[in-house]
Amino acid sequence: MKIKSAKLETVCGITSKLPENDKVEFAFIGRSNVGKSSLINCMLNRKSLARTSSQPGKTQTINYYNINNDFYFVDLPGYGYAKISKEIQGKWKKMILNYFENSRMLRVVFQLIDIRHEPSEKDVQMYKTLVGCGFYPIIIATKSDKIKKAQINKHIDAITGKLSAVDGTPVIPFSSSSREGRDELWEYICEYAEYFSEDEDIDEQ
Ligand SMILES: Nc1nc2c(ncn2[C@@H]2O[C@H](COP(=O)(O)OP(=O)(O)O)[C@@H](O)[C@H]2O)c(=O)[nH]1
Ligand SMILES: [Mg+2]
Repeated sequence: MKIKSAKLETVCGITSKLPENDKVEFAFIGRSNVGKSSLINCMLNRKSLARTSSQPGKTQTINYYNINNDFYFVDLPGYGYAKISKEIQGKWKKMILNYFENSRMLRVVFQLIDIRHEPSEKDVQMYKTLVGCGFYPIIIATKSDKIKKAQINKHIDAITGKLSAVDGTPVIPFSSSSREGRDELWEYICEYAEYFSEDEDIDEQ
């Protein structure tokens, strides 16, 4: 995948209306600190397009990155950061749910789970919410450089087991440090981008 352009085009806060995009959207969701911003930067070969932070809970907006004018990466607020008040967490949850239910162009959701840990209850809830909204999330098992190669399959089984993932759900081990999984993830995205863009062209005729 040649990245000709990548820019942050729209930032949506709690009260903003969702943009009326006409290109397909790929969303990334996961608990805060799971490595979402690092993954977006790694995918786009950029150091700091998406802001990374060792302080969790920073991304509080829905950020739309326009890629090559072909499709969008949508970075969603990280969930499950305990230091943020229940009230604010509730508002984010509503904002995310509104996005899943009402975005006309969202086609695929990638849910990020830290490969080292069993998914939390919040991860399981989020997975169920996504399935309830009609998505079949693709799982990205992040920070794969943190475990030994020989342990990867065992950790993937633990993740799919705990999530009760739909049979055949892809799980992609990924590392922003070693770039493991980057090519595989691009393959999925390119395939879906092509598939769903054709779909749109038919709609327009
Ligand atoms: N070892 C390792 N650390 C990572 C990786 N991805 C992210 N991190 C670190 O995890 C922390 C959180 O990353 P960030 O991308 O900001 O997470 P976000 O909150 O999900 O957007 C930062 O300190 C990153 O340097 C990875 O693939 N491997
Ligand atoms: Mg982030």
